[in-house]
Amino acid sequence: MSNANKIVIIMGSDSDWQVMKPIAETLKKFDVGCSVQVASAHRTPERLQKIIQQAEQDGVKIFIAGAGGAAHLAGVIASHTVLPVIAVPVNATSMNGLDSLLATVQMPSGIPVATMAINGAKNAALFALQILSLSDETLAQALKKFRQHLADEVEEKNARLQKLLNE
Ligand code: RP5
Repeated sequence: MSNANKIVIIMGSDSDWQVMKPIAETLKKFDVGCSVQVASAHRTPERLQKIIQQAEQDGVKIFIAGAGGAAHLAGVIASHTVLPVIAVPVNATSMNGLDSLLATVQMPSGIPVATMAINGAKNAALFALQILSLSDETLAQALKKFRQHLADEVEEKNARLQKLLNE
C-alpha cells in the first residue's frame, strides 16, 4: 500500500476545515495523501462508525480527528479501533478551545488519544508522519531534513537579531 491512503482526517463539521487544512497541506509536502470526512460523534454516530470500519478494511494506519466544543470525536474513534488516533482540539466556541482540549485530552485509562495543542493541526500531521516513518526510511530521512530546516531557521533568526543589535 502506498502512502496515499494511510491517514484519514475526520472533522466534526466542515467549519473545522480552516483549522484542519494545514494537516492535508503538511502531509502533501511529504508526498503523503489523506482522505477527509465530516462525521460527528454526537450527530452522526452511525456514520462515524461506518467510516472507521471502512478505513480499517482499506488498510488505513492513523486517524486524525478535529472537533470543537464538547469534542468527543477523537475519543469515540479511539473506542472503535486500536489504530492510533491523533486529536486536534478546535477553537470553535466562546471558551476559546479549552472546552475541546479538556474533552479530548481527559480520556479514561485504556483508550488513549494523542492530543495536540488547541488548533495544533500541523503537529498532528507531523506526528502522523513520524508514526508512518517507523516503517518508511525515506519518510524518516525527510523528517530529519525538515528538523534541520527548522534549526537553520533559528540560526538565521539569531544572526539577523545579532546584526540588528550591533548596528
Ligand atoms: C463541533 O461543533 C464541530 O466539530 C465544530 O467545531 C463545532 C461547530 O459545528 P457547526 O455548528 O459549524 O457544524 O461539533
